[in-house]
Amino acid sequence: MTTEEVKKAVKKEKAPVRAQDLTVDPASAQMIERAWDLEIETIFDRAQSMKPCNIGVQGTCCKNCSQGPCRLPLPKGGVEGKDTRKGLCGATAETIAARNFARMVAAGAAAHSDHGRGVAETFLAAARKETHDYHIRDTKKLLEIAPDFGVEITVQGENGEVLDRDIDEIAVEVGEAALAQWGQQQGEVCTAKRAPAPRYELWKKLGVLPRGIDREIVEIMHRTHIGVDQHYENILEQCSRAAIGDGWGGSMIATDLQDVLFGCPYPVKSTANLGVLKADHVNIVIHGHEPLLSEMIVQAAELPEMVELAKSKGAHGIQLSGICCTANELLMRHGIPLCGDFLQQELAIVTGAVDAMVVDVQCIMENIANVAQCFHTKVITTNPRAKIASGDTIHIEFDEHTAFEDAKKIVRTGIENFPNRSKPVIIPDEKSDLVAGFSYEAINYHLGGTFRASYAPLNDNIINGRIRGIGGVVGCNNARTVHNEGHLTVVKELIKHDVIVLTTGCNAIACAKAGLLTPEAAKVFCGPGLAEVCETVGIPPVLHMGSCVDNSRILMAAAEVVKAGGLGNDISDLPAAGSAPEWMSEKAISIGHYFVVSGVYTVFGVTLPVSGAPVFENHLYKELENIYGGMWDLVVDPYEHAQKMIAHIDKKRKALGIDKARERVLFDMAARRDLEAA
Ligand code: BF8
Repeated sequence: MTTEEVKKAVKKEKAPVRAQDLTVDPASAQMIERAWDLEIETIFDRAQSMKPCNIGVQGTCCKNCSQGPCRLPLPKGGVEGKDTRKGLCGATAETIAARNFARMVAAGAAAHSDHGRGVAETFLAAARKETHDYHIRDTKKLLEIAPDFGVEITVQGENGEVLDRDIDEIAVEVGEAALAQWGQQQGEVCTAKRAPAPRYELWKKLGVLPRGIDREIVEIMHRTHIGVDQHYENILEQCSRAAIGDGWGGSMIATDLQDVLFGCPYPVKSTANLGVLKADHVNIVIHGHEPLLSEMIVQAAELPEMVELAKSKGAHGIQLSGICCTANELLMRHGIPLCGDFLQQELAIVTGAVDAMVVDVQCIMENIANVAQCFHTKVITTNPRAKIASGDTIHIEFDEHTAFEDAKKIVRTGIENFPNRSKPVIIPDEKSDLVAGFSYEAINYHLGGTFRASYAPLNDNIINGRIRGIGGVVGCNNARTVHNEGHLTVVKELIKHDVIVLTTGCNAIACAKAGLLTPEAAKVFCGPGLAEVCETVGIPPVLHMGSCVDNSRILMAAAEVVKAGGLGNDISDLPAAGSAPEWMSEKAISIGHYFVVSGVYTVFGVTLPVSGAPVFENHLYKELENIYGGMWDLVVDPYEHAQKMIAHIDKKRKALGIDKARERVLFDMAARRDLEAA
């Protein structure tokens, strides 16, 4: 289909598509309409005009050598008798699907881990005082994490007394030990020991403890080369090593070191959606993932000289906002507003108000460069790993040694572009209030206070049944499904049934836009038990824990819940379930797998590329439960998706013997309501 044909189709002449059929977010619908009026093509149009490959979605297309691609679709009605499908080399559908799945885990783990490596390098530069732009800020967290890296925080004095060690020395040693986790060849990634003891022992017994973060990713690429690993179970075992190396390694270390460099998040208020853009301000939208860049831009934009420069160009000030996980990072630590999620990156530019969109790595669509060409927006790439050939982008390279100067150059470029606005500015009205910043440390503090900080009150409320269980709902947007519909249906259904939700990534942004990240949401959307707890403690029913790298915070929260007692000995005992209703990225597959092998029942929406390989699919959806206590599932309908999570939570409550407590409490609550009504 040519571009002209696509435009015609989406202009409703051929395809009866309405913007509100593509998204449940009114601000996004308004901008999709505007893009149509201006004949600007976005991902929403391409999702209509280009359908996915029927064999690729089944996971059974192998292009790992030049004799293929070998395409092994599942016959209609399934395989009758023996499955004789084979690629040229003899690879079965199971081998092919497992290889493809493994390569997604490798790419996802690599993205998180490369992010983490960059943070570790900057951390070390800051600790060694080789850069003046970054500093060791959160010494409390540094001292907490140091022992996990084998770094002593005290030393014995001459007379046997215990003395505090020098913070700078500790920081250097932590930085060195952390960075070493990537290239380590033997032993195990040291932070894996943070898992509850039975989980760690299980991994040890199964031989899936990651030896080094990079090593396990490289080994996936080796094993999935033609003619190497040809057993789907063995391939998946390697996925487990790499995924644990991501969740309990690369991602977790990234979160740790970012917190020490930039501060551990604590609750903060802000706003979300395209309505955070300001017509009379210079709008700089920061998009991507790494806080190394965005933290510097925040500081640069606050400089009086920058504000003055903006005023001299006719603006009232500088409005920073974020897209994707950079948005989450800036929100968590500074309360910078969320401009939008993955599917809103083009739409932000369509407002005509964005003077600069500054990008680093991951989830940046190449097409923003084309959309920007229809406006005055400058797309600025900053990372040597991520340049854009389309459109007319500019590259201002960001280096940790000259970070602040680079950030100033970037901000100045945005300001100087303000007078060049070429089309009328139309900013949707929608913006919602929110509270974010729930690191696992903040939850600890919120529940127990300074003197008895603990997860025990959460456990008590789970045991007495006010809270039914915990749902971790995370992940992307996917243009193959209605934008934000899956996220919001799943989350609302969970909290309605008293399941508290921990969220990250683009799910968190969807929830923010829908007003679910406010304490007030509890009264409107929650079941009586969860509403009561939220009201008493003063927290929202959906706790924003950060970016996708910060899914490690959810792992740590789960480990803390186990430690607080009364809910079993391992994560797999908890009344908890994971979900990614609108996933699309390879990172989501790595995340999903590290949740599964950590013992969590994990449900994905939209699709999973394993349907063409029923034996491998069965291994993921059923057999893994016997090995890890957690397993994958695919449930496309978001309502059913939530119901399956709730059923799993109830199954775990029953196994713990706390199912009766919930029945009693619900009866009490209902009785109380009846009394009030009488
Ligand atoms: O890391 S949720 S679309 S932004 S991949 Fe990307 Fe998915 Fe959003 Fe963040 Ni995560």
